[in-house]
Amino acid sequence: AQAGGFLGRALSSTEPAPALEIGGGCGAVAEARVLVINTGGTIGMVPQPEGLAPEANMLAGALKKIPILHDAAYAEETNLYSRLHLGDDTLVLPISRQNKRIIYTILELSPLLDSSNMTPAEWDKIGSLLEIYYEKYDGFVILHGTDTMAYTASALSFMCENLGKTIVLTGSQVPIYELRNDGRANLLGSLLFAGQFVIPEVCLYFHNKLYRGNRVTKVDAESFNAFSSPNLPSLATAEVDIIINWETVWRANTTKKFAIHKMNFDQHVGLLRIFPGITAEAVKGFLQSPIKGIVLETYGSGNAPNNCPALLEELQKATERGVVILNCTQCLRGSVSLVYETGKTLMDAGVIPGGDMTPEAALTKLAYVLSKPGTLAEKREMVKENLRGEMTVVPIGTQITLKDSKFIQEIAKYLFISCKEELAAVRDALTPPLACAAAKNGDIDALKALQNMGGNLSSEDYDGRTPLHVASCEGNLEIVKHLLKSGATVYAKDRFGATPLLNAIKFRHHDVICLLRTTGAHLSSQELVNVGTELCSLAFNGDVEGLLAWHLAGVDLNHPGYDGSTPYAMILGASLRQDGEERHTSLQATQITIEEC
Ligand code: ASN
Repeated sequence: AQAGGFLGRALSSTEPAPALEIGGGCGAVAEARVLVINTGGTIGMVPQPEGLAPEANMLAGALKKIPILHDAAYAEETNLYSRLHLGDDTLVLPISRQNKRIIYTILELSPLLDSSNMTPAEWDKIGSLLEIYYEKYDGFVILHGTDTMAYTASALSFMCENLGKTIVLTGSQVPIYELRNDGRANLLGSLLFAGQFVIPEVCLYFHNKLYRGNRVTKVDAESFNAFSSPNLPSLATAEVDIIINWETVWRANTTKKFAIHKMNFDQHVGLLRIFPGITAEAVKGFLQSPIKGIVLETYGSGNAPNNCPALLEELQKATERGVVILNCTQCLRGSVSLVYETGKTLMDAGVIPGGDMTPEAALTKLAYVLSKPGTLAEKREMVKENLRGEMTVVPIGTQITLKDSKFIQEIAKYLFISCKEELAAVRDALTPPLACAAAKNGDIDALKALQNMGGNLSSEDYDGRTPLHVASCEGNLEIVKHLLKSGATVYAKDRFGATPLLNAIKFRHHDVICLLRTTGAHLSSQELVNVGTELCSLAFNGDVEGLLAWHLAGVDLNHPGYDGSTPYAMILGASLRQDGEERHTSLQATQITIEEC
C-alpha cells in the first residue's frame, strides 16, 4: 500500500493498530510497537560503481538475519505475525533487561536518500508519517544520514507540536551490512529508547548517547562518535546501564493534542557566516528579496565588525524591511551575549540574539516561525522564545532550591547527607510517593513545592504509577490540569499496563477522560479489541456511567464482545426478557444517554 503517495512499502493507515500489552497474549511480557521510518543514509548503503548509495527494499530482510535485531524463535512461538496481522517488514527484538519486547516495523521513504539530498520537502513527508501513525505506535525511530541529521532533528522538533511520544533519529558512519559497523548498536539503542521510555522529544541517538535533537551538531566525519551537544548534556546514556537524565527532558507542558505543523516549508531563510573582510555588498546581495530570515553566524559571544558602517546599514535596512536576523555564534560552545560593544551594535541594527542555539536549530526555528500565522512583530517575539528546549534560558528570579527546603534538610540531617548529589538522590526517591499522595489529596500547593525543589512530577513510584494516574483515579480535574501543564505524560503505563486514561475510565470520571483525550491520550489497539466484553457486561447491568466513560474514551459502542454480541444487543435482549422494571428503565436510559453523547 502507498501512504501519501511517496512511500515504497508502506503500511496502510487502516491496518490493525499495534498492541502494547502486559501479557500481549503471550505470558507476562510487555510488548511495545515502534515504527522505524527509513529515509536513507549510510546505515543502509551499499557500494555502487559511483560510490556508496542507499539500496531500497533490503534493510528488513538483512536485519532479520541478525539475532540481536530479530528474535525469530519468539516470533514463531507466539504467532506474532498472525496474532498482530503483521507483514514481512516487521521484526521483534530479543527481550530487554526491562522485560520488554519491542516489535518494530520498517517503513521506507522512496527514494531513499543520502542525507545531503534532504530538503524541507522530506521533513514535511516525515512529519506526515508521524501524524498518520502517531496513535498506532508507542515510539518512532527515524533512520537518516548523518550529514544533515542535525537539521532534520531540529526541524522536526519544531514541527512536532505538543509531542507526547519518543522520536529518535539515528544512522551510522559505516553501513550496517559491513562486518565492523556502528549501525547495529545505534539502531538497537534507538529502538530501546523509543519502545521503553516516554521521552517526549525529538531526540538523536548516536554512539551510546541520546541527545535533544535540536541541540546537536555533527562534529566528526570519521569517528563513530560523530555528534556533539555542546550546550546541553545528553538526555541519556546507554552504557552498562541505561541512565536517563529526567531533569533535562523537555516536556510540552500542555493540555493540547499532538499536531504536526506542516511547514510548507518557508525556504527563504539562510545562514550567513561573518568573516574578516566581509563586504557590505556581499551582505546586501545575501539579504535581497525574497529572503525573509537569516541566521548571522558571528564571532565569539555574538560580535561582528562595528567599524564598517555600510555593513551595519545593510543589516539595519533589512530588519526594517521585515527580514528577521538571528545572531548565533560561530563557536561550537557558548552563547551570544551583550558583553562587547561590537555585539551591542548588532542589536541596535535590529538583530535578535539567538542565545546558545546551534545554527541548525536557529535556521529551522526561523523557517518554522516564519511559516506560522501572525504579524511580523509576533514572529520576532516567537523567535526569542524557547520553543522546544533549543536554547538555554537563564531563570528569572531566585528559585527555591533543595537546600532551602526544611523538610529535605531535616531528612538530610538524619541520613547524614552531606553532598548535593546525595540530597538529589533523596529528593528523587521521595518525590514519587509524595507527589502521588499530593495528587490523591488534591494538594496543589504540595505539588508546586515539590516542583520548586526540582522534583519531577512525572516520576513513577515502585509500581510505575505517576501522580497523573492517581489524579485520574480521584477525578480531580484541577490536579490533572496542573500535572499536564507541568509536563506529565498521558502515555505513562504502570506495572499493570494501565494508563491514566484507563484509570479515569475505571472510575468513570468523564471530565478527566475528556481532558486526557484532548491532550492526546488514546486506547491502544489491544485495549480496543478487548473492550467488547466489558461493554456488554456494563450494558447488561445498565451501567450508563460506565458505558459513557468508554464512549468518551473513543470506544465504538457497537463493538462486539467475545461471543459477537454488542452492547446494544445486550440492551435489547435484557429489555425483551423484561427481567425487572428497574433494569429495563435504566437500560433505556443508557441507550438514550449514549445516543445523545
Ligand atoms: N553521506 C551520508 C549521509 O548523510 C553520511 C552518513 O550517513 N554517515 O547520508
